[in-house]
Amino acid sequence: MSDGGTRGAAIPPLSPREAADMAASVLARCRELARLSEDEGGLCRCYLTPEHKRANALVGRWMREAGMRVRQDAVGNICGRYEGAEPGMSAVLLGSHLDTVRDAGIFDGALGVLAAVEITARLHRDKLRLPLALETIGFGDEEGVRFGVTLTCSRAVAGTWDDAWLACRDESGVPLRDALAEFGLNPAEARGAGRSPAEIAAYLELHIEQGVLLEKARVPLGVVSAVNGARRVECCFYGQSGHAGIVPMGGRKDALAGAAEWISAVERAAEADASGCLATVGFIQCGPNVVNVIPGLARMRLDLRGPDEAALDCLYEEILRAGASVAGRRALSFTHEQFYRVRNTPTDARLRSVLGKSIRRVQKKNFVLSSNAGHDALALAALCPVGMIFVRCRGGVSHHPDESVETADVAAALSALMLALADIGHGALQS
Ligand code: HGY
Ligand code: MN
Ligand code: MN
Repeated sequence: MSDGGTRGAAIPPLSPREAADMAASVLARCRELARLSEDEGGLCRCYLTPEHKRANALVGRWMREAGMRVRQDAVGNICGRYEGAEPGMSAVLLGSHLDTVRDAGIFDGALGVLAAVEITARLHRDKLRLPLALETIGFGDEEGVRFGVTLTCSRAVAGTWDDAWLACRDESGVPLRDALAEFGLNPAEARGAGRSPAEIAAYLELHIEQGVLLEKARVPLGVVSAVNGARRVECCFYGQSGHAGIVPMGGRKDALAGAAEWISAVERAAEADASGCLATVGFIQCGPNVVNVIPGLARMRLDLRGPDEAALDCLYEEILRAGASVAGRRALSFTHEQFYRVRNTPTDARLRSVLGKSIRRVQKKNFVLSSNAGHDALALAALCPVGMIFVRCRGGVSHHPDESVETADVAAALSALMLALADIGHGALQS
């Protein structure tokens, strides 16, 4: 490279002081980014909203300051590229998501994006160049809060975008197609966000654990062995709305009362499962949702997770049977449509080995764990080898304002990531 950058330099490990300073900078930026929220009282940043646009502008500025060339891709991801020793080299892609759930914590997603920017800024400061490019991406929609479909933006990058998603509507009835156009993007070109396997050598994601295993093991970092399978199902009970003051209790077809009975059955079925499956009904809409009208409609979204596909199948079938049984007893009708399914996805063995080695160098021992939470790495596994590092988070709390990480743990993660990149830069994935 003409900037006098060192060709394929040996990347020195971070000193404890450097790692601590970089971690403090990452955490300060997580707090700054968290101010870009559609809710006064808490953090909520959804896909293709004005807050998403402002977050892309802010993170894009930080990427440019870190020596990256910055672009927004066809689905609204913010992407930065730091060239390697030669222009146009295949890249290691670092990143995570910039969208959040409602009333979110400030580290879920943002930590991985801003850690990647900090690592790149460190290389840029000393004009160090790896023998491969380094790209950072802030995915616009991992959670799927606004349109219901999860991992849309990372699946676009992985080349598995589905144009059917363009018809998905948000709670105001705005289709994804219109939201892309409103954001300044062309819905017909969404597939253009796809990258080729030749361009991307690996994807590495740093993320909070969102569980308590690292805390229990008293270690700051862990290597993710697999991201467990997940399904999302839209389930509805249809009854008969009517006057709350007139229709006798015995003659009602109350969809919401049926849903309440069914949700308890879902909870009991998952509690009885011994394989570690989890079932949640976190989304419900009631129609017409008026205090003096018997609900004729209850529309819900069921979230199922677990490490074992066969056990998930059994639990899913039992839950659907429970829905039909409640509907039969209450003269309701029950419908269900699975709109998302991802199977248990292992991370890449070589990346697990590289990350494990760097974690051992940082915390003297490795720790391997699987993830019930979904991550963009699930989608990127269709494009390239993927690896994940988890950072301990206090009490495992996430998807909640009390989400919290220690600066020292983030410093450990940055040190481990830098060591892993140095190894990858020197052929660790070629062996
Ligand atoms: O739902 C999940 O596991 C992730 O936070 N999207
Ligand atoms: Mn999340
Ligand atoms: Mn996340």
